[in-house]
Amino acid sequence: MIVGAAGQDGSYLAESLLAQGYEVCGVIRRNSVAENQDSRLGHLGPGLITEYGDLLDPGSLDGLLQEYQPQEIYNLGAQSHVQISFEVPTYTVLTNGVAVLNLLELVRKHLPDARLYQASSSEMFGDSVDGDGFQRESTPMNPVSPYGAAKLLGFNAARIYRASYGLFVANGILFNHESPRRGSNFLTSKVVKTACEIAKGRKTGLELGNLDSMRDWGHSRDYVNAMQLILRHEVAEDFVVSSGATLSVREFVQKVFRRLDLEFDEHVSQNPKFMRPNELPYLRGDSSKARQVLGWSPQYDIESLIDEMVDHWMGRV
Ligand code: G4F
Repeated sequence: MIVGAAGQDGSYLAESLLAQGYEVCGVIRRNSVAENQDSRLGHLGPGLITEYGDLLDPGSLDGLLQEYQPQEIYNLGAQSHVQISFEVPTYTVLTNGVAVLNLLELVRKHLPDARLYQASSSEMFGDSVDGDGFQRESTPMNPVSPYGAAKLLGFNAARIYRASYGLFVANGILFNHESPRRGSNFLTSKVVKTACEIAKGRKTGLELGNLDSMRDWGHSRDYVNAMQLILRHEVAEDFVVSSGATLSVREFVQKVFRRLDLEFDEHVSQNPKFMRPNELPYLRGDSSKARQVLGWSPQYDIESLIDEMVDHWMGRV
């Protein structure tokens, strides 16, 4: 069962599990635009069972858990946009934090032998970095956004239920991960989509917020593979999943613009609208544990990620 199946990661995960012969139930939220409901899932056909459910409606999940009795549950549902978490902090904490507790309670009561993957985030580290410039499983967590604080509640709830009740609950602490299926209000998709529009003469400018923050970007396809390894590992543990490389927003934009023969200075400007009240300045993950213990390694690097996103958006705009 994938809670949040209609998202970027949910769709790649469903695709991968179906290809391995799993029976997959994808839990999706009601969307007012019917066409957006399962736009990332349509290509999967009838093999994927979809059901309406909502993390804020524990009764809906209760019914689905009892009906399907899943052996593996991936909780990928969230209010996933950090800047928007400053606009809707209560909703974010309820969805990303309190709802995880509700889900854990349901699993404890009805499916204590099931395995649960909790989508935790590098945003939980906030402004905390180890002396060598990396964040890893042992790095203290000091979130700087409502999103990060809410995810930290979900992360801690998972650890508490694991220790207190012996549930198999594992956290993946995933650093930024992107793809052609990334929503276009996240940095990478916004940049690639707009750059393609500029290259085709449909737009002239790209307005961004902070250009100096540093991120560790990987590909969603690689990261959903890590989720499965985490869930199938013999012991429930927490793992950082990251590329290990970091670059600034400015450097990311420059790479995309170079790929399309565009001049950064001609088109890029800053708009305070896209600045956050507080910014996480630097992320660089050390995923040695996942690589050594799980044998995980990413197939994509930043260049192949950008190539795939540019090819996708050039075909779309
Ligand atoms: O793409 P972003 O919005 O991702 P952010 O905030 O790092 O969060 C993503 O990664 C987290 C893991 O670390 C996830 F947990 C979370 O769910 C999400 O997937 O922004 C990336 C960077 C930020 O520093 C932001 O301030 O780009 C900067 N930025 C600059 N201009 C912008 C913009 N971000 C967005 N979305 N839009 C801009 O115009």
